[in-house]
Amino acid sequence: FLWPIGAWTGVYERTFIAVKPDGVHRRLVGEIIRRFEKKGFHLVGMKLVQPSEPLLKEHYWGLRQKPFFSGLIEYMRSGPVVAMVWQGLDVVKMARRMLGETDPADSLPGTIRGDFCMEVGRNVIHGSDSVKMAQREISLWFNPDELICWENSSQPWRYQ
Ligand code: IDP
Repeated sequence: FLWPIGAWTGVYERTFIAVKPDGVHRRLVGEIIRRFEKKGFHLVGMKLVQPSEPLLKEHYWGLRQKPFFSGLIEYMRSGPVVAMVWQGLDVVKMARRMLGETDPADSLPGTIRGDFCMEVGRNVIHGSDSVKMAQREISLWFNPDELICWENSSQPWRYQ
């Protein structure tokens, strides 16, 4: 079943979240999933991947001119990444709030980066920064058949 792009709105909005290699090595995967589950978001895709260099260069295409680009690609290639797709109302914006700022030093306690890391080059998690980027990143990291459309019986208890 191919989810039409136009249907990714409202409670069906989706975002791409990745626990970066430092997050995996530091055993933060369960804690991060727990936060998204407890918030009420709906998991539609998840896999452990060793991302290739071409995939990462495509993913971070917008940062290719930055001085930290090659270090960023090396860091992301170094260990497994947990790639996920989460669905829910305003999930792109809400996930960015849950992550905190790009630099953990600017991230408030209570956010993932505020609670679990210290440096911008080791900030444990990625989250799409717009609905458009989410669509691009999800199609880059996942095949359509890896995204599962399933009914969640708690929906009436999460949405009015
Ligand atoms: P975001 O991940 O919060 O969307 P971006 O500006 O898109 O932030 O940067 C992507 C990733 O690049 C960051 O999450 C971080 O891992 C890395 N990065 C950003 N700025 C720096 C830097 O100044 N030094 C090292 N790595 C950086």
